[in-house]
Amino acid sequence: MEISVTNWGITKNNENVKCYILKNEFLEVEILNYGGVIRKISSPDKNGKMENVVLNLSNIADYEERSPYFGAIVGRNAGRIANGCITINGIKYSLAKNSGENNLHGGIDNFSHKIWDSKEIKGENFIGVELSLKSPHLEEGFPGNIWATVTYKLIDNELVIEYNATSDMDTYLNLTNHTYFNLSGDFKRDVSDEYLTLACKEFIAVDETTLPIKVTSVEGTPFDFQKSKELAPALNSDHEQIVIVNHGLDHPFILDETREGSAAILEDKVSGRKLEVYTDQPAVVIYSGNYLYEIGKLSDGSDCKKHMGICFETQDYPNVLNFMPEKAKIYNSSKAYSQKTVFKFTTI
Ligand code: G6D
Repeated sequence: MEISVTNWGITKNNENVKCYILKNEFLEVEILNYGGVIRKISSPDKNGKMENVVLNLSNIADYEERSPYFGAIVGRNAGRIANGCITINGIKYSLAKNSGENNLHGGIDNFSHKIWDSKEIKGENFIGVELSLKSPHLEEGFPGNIWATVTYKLIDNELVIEYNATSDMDTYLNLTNHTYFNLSGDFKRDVSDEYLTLACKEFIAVDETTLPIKVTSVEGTPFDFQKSKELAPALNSDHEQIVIVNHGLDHPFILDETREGSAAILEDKVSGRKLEVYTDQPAVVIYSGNYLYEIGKLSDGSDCKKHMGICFETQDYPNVLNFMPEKAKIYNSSKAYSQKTVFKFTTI
């Protein structure tokens, strides 16, 4: 196990961007202190060839100007909040509206675009990076002074992400990581020929603004991934919920509370790579990169294409304060936010 850190660039606000490189016998991972971005995960294919399996860009200017949250920590809230408005203890908070009338991923100046304090961490069986950030009261309209810490730990063939946050007043938090995975290795193919399994009997249908509107059974729909299934038929379906998000997946799925194993599995039969996702969260947004043709060139100079990557945004129920208030959790000085999600890499 070895960890090193390099100066990777300077932001437009003249902040120093550091890149932590974590290596062990299984994986090589790069983490930026900018947005907590997972910039690279190199994993072996069935022949032991190490290739990068996450979409990324070449320099910090690219991340600042055109990244669709590649690898980033998303917060204060993953997903969309209707009408950019939440009410806590009878107080209405108006949030930044950066997706039509809705708040998306915490607003404009959200966690994915900030320089986090960072340091190496090591233990008997891990190396990693600890990132921390202070978000002031009413940042992007959200209540409470927040102290957030995210740790990335490389433990054998697993990248373990732990999120913790405290608040000095009643507030809401819902963090995630927005890495786009592509198991072909070094962007060889889009993900449509990869196979997905989800421990989910229900997904949440969305409206034309991609706001969640209706808990729906996956039975008999392209959203049924209870058994491993190639992505292509779903991505190319004319089902109205596939079409409404620009032909693909961009939906919250409700994870089976009785699941004993992974929340999700992604497999690439050609490379032999397999990704298992484990999480303590009740939901996961699966986003199949339906707009990636808009972002331009990836780090290897190739033009990014639609469906070039797929995200497993593990998180709380979407828009929960407005859409499922009975399931909402409020955080304060006596109730901290926490999440643990694991990305495990093996070969089929
Ligand atoms: C689009 O609707 C999708 C979001 O889910 C995604 O996070 C974003 O692009 C990058 O707005």
